[in-house]
Amino acid sequence: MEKALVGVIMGSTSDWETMEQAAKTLEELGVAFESRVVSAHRTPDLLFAYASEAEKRGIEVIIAGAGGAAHLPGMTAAKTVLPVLGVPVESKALKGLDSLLSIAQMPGGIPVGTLAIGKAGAMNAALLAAAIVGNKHPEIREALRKFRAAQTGKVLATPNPAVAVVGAVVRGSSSKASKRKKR
Ligand code: RP5
Repeated sequence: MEKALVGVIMGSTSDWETMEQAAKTLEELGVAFESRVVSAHRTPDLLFAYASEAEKRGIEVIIAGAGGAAHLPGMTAAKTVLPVLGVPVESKALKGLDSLLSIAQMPGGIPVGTLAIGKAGAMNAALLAAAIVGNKHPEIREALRKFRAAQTGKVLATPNPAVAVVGAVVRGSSSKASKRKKR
């Protein structure tokens, strides 16, 4: 098995629905990664061990997702000099604002690169991780270039939003509009 370059960790299995987006994106780019549940609060010793051993195991970037009192990214960053990218998972109580602030508001000296709340943040964490490891691994830099080109191509291929939206929605809204016109 290929050695993981990116470590994807999260505070709970309940974070997987969000963090899966990071895993899928890394897979698509052909970046070797591992995923683990490592909780800052429920398994603090495991967190210390993971963060302090990651570099010598060959991990180059850590993506850490957590929700609520989201201490995992910050505490991971405190125990390694590897780049740590934090993904604020959307919490039920505060819609992820708590997660975002817990991850972003680090004291000077221990940085965490904080992404957007939720799945977009998880996907972007993977893309950013690929950009970082791409400095050293040219095949990953090229995969990222292709990903961007394909994404641009998809947008340019459907310039008319009415054609891009699935039938029912378009028909529903246009029939309402025509009713309004008749009145
Ligand atoms: C955090 O608490 C986790 O990252 C998760 O987002 C949140 C809730 O965890 P569970 O109670 O669902 O395990 O530590």
